[in-house]
Amino acid sequence: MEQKTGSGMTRRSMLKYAAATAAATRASSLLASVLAKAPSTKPNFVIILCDDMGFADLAAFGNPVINTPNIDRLAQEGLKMTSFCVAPACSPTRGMLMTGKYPPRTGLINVTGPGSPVGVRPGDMTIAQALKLQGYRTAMFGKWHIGDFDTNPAFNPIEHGFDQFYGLPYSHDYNYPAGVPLYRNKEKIEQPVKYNLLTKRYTEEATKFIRERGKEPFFLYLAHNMPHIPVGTSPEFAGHSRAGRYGDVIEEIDWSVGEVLRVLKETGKEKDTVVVFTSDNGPWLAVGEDTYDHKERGSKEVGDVGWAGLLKGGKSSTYEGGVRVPTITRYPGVFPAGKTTAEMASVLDLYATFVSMAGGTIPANRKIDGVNITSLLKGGKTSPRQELFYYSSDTIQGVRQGSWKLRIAPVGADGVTRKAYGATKGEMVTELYNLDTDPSERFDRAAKEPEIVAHLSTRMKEFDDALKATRLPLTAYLERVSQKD
Ligand SMILES: [Ca+2]
Repeated sequence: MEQKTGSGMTRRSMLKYAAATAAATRASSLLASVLAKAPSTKPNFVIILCDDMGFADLAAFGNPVINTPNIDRLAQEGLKMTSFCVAPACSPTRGMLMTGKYPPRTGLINVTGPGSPVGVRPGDMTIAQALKLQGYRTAMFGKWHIGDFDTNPAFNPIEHGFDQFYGLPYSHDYNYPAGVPLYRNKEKIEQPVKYNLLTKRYTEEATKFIRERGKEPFFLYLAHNMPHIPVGTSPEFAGHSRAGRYGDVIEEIDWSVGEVLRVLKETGKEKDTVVVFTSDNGPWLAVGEDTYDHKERGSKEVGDVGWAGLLKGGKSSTYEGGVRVPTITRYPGVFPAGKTTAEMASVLDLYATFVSMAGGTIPANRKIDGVNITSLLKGGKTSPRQELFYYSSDTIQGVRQGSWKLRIAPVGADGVTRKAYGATKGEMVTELYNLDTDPSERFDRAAKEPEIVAHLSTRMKEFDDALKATRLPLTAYLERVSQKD
């Protein structure tokens, strides 16, 4: 028989009540601690995107010569990500960042040079537009490269969610001999651009923008042209590094990162700001091996390119060296400091992650490929992303699920690949790697693991077929753009 207590409750129900009260107290104290740690306002977002920076170009990622004390400090104060992936080329990665979609879904499959009819579509809401809906002030300083707005003003970043813009329509090695135009908002202000000054100028624009901000949240997209060839620095950084001109460029970028961090701190915004530092693809190894026709200098010379470290391949290759880039995220008090994660993430994921952190949601009827990785950035052991597809232009070349990566691609996408295999260029090769035990992709396990190969190749085809069945046909898209509707 239940023993009644003074309050009329049975002993069992009292114990239950006590347990529930304790749980509620724990929950409310947990809630209180979460609220205490949560910033009082929507966080600011700063994305620093480098161009062609390799996985091992920074001291924090193992470079033995180049000094990057500011970026190293960012890593000490933030989360270093060693399995953060992008596309193997400039424009596809920038399209993925801006839209959260794989390149074939947006048509941003190849680089967009002068006069290219392809650019970001009006129907693709950019991350800047999505954040503006959450009340953000937005600015971009740097290389756009998802539509030549010098030819077609509809591609200008101002038309795609940015309140302010200062930068170039594409890489600074295009458009010889007229040279590459520099724009402020929708106005051309210099041609040819003095590309050696770009790192410094972008930094000045970025720090000015931060200083001018009040209480409203902001999104700053700082997209350096460097260290893409031809490399150049402001005079103060010439001869700065033991690693030659390329080292000088990386060390000036490090200075730039230091300036941005310093101004965030001085303006009291450090704790309210998420900083992401990354690159758009791996090092352009093929240019380093061959001579680069440097029209502006009137010479042919060996290209100045970086390192992919222990990763195989470089830019234009779907080996990890082409698509895995040095990435650091920092959000003081929210993301863990001084930690490293080898869990998989993609540049695709920043869209959903930032919109979520800003308090927004992605409408269910808007198909994006990115996932919200906030839990990983906050120190979670497992990434919400457990599957990633590798596209080269419009062609699927691989899939990764957890540790396993299947790659089915023609030999010879770059010189490194061809030499490594001694095979005929164009020959299709199927390879399977365990990226946890073999990050350098040295030991092809395809012959030993036929079931994994079968599973992943089926998944790869299934995903690609579904994507291409639902996308806007590329030809229709080109017609629409040419009509400027
Ligand atoms: Ca690039």
